[in-house]
Amino acid sequence: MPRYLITSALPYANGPLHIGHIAGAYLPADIYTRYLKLKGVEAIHICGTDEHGVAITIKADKEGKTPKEIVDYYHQNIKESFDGLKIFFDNFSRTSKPLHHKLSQEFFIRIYEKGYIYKREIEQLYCLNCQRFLPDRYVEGTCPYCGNEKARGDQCEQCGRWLEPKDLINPKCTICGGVPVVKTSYHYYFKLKEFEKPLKDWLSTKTYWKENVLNQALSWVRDGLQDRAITRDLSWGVPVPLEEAKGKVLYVWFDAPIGYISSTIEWAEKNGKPEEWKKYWLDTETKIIHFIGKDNIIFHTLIWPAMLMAHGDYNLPDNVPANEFLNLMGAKLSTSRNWAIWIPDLLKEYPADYIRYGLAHVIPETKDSDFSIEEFHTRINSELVNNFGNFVNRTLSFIKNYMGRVPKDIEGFKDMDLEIIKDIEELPGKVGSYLQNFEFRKALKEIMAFSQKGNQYFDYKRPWSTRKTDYKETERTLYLCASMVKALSIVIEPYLPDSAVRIRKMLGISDLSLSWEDAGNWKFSKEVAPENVEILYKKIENKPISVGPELSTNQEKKEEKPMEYIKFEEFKKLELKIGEIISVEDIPGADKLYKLQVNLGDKIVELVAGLKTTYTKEELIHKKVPVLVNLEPKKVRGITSNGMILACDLDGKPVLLTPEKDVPPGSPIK
Ligand code: B3M
Ligand code: ZN
Repeated sequence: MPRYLITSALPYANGPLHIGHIAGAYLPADIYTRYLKLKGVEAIHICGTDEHGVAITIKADKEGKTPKEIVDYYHQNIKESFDGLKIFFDNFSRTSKPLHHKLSQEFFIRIYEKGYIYKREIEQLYCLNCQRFLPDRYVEGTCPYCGNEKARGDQCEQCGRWLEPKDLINPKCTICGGVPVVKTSYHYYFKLKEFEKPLKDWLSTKTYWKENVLNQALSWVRDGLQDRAITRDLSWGVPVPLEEAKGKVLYVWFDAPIGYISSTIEWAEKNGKPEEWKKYWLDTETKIIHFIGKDNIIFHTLIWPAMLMAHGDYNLPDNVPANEFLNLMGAKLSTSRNWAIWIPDLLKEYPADYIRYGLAHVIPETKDSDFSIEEFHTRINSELVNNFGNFVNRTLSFIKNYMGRVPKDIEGFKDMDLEIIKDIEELPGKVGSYLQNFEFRKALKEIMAFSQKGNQYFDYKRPWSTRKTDYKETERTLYLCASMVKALSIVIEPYLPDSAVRIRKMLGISDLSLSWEDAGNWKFSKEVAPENVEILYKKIENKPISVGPELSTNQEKKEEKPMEYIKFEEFKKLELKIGEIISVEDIPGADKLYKLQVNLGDKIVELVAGLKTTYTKEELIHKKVPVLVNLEPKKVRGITSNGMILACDLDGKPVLLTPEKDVPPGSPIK
């Protein structure tokens, strides 16, 4: 039996986790590792936060914080989400740790000395306005390959290609929107091109990979690989370990995957066995499995393996079971468009196992999948509560109430009993072979079908009535039901670890460390008596799940106020009209206010509006905007304001609303 090192993509410490992250990498990796451990395989799950790169510095700029403050905050935030979801890592590290910096620098030096890194003068994009070079996400433009207009300087999210900022058509600085100029600088390049042939040969042995992953990797190699800059002009990151390269840092995608190794080393040290990591990275008996989302395929199937080949000591990945994307109710998850469900929010509402169950069903294994709130509720209520929980509870309650313990010395199994025995015996093998193959959804369906079968068996055997007529028959039925419950508690463990423990406790199995194969053994070898049988799952109300903006480090989410309703009669009292702004003047001494003349169709009114922080006078002239006309006149800075312009509030700044078609001033708003 080989040994396994399982890794999950190191999440950037620049924001909280959302459901897409969990379904795309961490949950499948956790299920897989838990399964292997139950099988008795030597396996560890390694991860940590990715704390370098412009994903972090941009966030820090945006929030007026230092990169260190950002990564400290989100490392903790992300870790709490994983803990809350019971996603277990044998080690969860950080790439800002000294151990990681040192290892990354050694890695760099090693391949530099082997001649795989060279220095080259290059033309780079520079923003005159911001007075800085624009690496990676500091620049956006059109992808030369697929035409995506929002491609970033290092990668196009649409086609997944690795780009150089200079490849972009119509590049723009993402900070100020300005058009960058070209300036010369120098950088260190990794000779990726030299690995074209070795990568091709290596990939040709990976016939067992997921089709989408293998095909993507192969098609990129076929297109031809180019040497790439692996350093950046930034002050945040792992310093390039060369005297001559002061002020430069390693590109985040160079150091991040090395984080898999440094986190394993840290794990070994923490366990007091500092040499133990070598079994995983140096002994070729170990299989390394990288769980990632599809946007990281290129880095894990080409660049990282090429880096490892260049280095020469470490094992290459055995498999990269990348997932596709999870959508939310039909639309792509997007942080900038506030379209996401954040794990900290979900954890406030539901137990970990509910969330894990809902997400396990939509792991985007072979194609993009969709999470719908309604489907989540239905799944919990009709599958987890009505099927699985119901079978466990009715079995255990029956035994506890009428029998006291699982009956002993049972014989005389017949008809459907025999079918059930066969089902139990086959269960761990069937579920296991799906899991081994990364088919997490099929494995879960198999488990749920088994529990459904348990319910059918219970109904068919009618123990509540045979109890009075044929007690032996009742004993046979409940013996097998108990055996099914035990089997379920084992095979469900990778998916619902809390439930697994609860069920076994309720069943009265004191030895909680059953192995995977025990699920197929339908006989009880010891006396078993259910205790403290409690309802496993409760129905959940069909209430909305908050979908929304990412929490920033600065603001705690506002407590939701109960809705204050108004009557339609009250609403009707508001007189709203479209007005055209026809004159704009400053008000002496007021830096946020303008004095406006607004044409309301039948009259022109004067009003004071706080639009100066967002709009110039020129921008306001001839704008058509909604006006609340019958607001009591009020004196502001000595001027009588006759009405109020309605605008959208974006972080305290007004953004105007304009009619979507041209309408005359004075048009009523109803
Ligand atoms: N932090 C990208 C991401 O979170 C990156 C993964 C690193 S894995 C070595 O999508
Ligand atoms: Zn593209």
